[in-house]
Amino acid sequence: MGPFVARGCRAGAEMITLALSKGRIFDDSLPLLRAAGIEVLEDPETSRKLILATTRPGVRVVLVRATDVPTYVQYGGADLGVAGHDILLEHGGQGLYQPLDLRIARCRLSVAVRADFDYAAAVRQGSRIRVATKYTHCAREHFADKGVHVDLIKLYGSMELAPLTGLADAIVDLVSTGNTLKANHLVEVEHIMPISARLVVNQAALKLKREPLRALIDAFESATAANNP
Ligand code: PRT
Ligand code: MG
Repeated sequence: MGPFVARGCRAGAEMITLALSKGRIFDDSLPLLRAAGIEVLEDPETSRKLILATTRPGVRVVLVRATDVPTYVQYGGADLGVAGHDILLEHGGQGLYQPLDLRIARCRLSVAVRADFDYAAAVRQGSRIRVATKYTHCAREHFADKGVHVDLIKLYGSMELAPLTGLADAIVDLVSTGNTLKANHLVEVEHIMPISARLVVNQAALKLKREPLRALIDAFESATAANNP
């Protein structure tokens, strides 16, 4: 397959398209954008627009589902984007240049079980464990590394419900405060890895729109450094 670069009839040669998802990625990206001198001209929570202009000429934001950010950037629907490391690991990262850990939207990927399930004993005894998760790729790798036998059940949301209903013994999910687990009588039994959001860039765009993209990446880098002294 050849290189994919953002086209779009309204996008001129130097138009840069940044893909963000609504919610915490958008909210946590705003201060970085602001530090880079970019204000988004519309609030995604009140506007129904999916393409948002910014105060920086030639830079626009497109709003996509968090799981779709790598796909948009990979195929050139956007030149760059902000995506959780969890999403990138599941996507595979093909065609994406990942220059920067933005250190925003931080959390961890963990294994959790019902408080009355003895995970350590199940592992010790070599039992087959049923694990529900949206992160099948990361989960498969984690349990294979540990030599634990698992049956993975793919879910798209509300993983916390799976152990409560008997659908699964364990879940692999993101945890930040731990409040969701606690509210559902689940306990974290293993940290798989820390997670944060990354800047991802279309590799072909990086060649064809080198100057403006480099300037943006540098601005993100300085803003991230300033945020994390
Ligand atoms: O929500 P939607 O289905 O639209 O999409 P999404 O879940 O893919 O997007 P979003 O916006 O919820 O998450 C985007 C990114 O934020 C993720 O890919 C992560 O990289 C990052 N992130 C950081 C988190 C969390 N923290 C987080 N706590 N994503 C999800 N959660 C969820 C978690 O899945 C669990 O349900 O929050 C709950 C736990 O939170 P605590 O604080 O109760 O522990
Ligand atoms: Mg979510």
